Amino acid sequence: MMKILVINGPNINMLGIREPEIYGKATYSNLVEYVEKAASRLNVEVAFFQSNHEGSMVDAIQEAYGKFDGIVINPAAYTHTSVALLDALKSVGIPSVEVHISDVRQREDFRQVSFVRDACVATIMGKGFDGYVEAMEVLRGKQKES
Ligand code: CA2
Repeated sequence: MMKILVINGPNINMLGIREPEIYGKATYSNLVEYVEKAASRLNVEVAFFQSNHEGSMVDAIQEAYGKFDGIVINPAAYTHTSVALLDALKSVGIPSVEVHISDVRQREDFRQVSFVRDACVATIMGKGFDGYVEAMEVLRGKQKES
């Protein structure tokens, strides 16, 4: 069975607590449940990692090497700042998909840049939690191709 690691960055653990107009009312544990259910439908094994710390996210990506066939990553604010996450994704070479809950294209200028995008096979944004499910479908499709 294909193994996918879902990585969420800073403040994603605060989902549902504030700014429901941007991110919805559901919480991080609702997200985990939602993605777990979809994964079992898709016949994919899924694991989750959330951290507010850039270096811990780099560690999680490195530790995925040899263990996971795909990464779904919402680097949150580090999307727009982190060369370290870009390099980590490149260093492991695991097919990765960038996900954003909100449509960052409709938001502030400082969110218009993504460093990690360069290391990802696709970017999905503005689809809420379904973006994570779509990302798993993309990765499953890629695995079938190879
Ligand atoms: O839309 C996304 O998924 C983002 O990656 C979410 C990040 C943001 O920095 C990115 O530009 C887009 C923010 C994560 C959650 O932030 C919260 C803010 C208020 C209340 C709860 C969570």
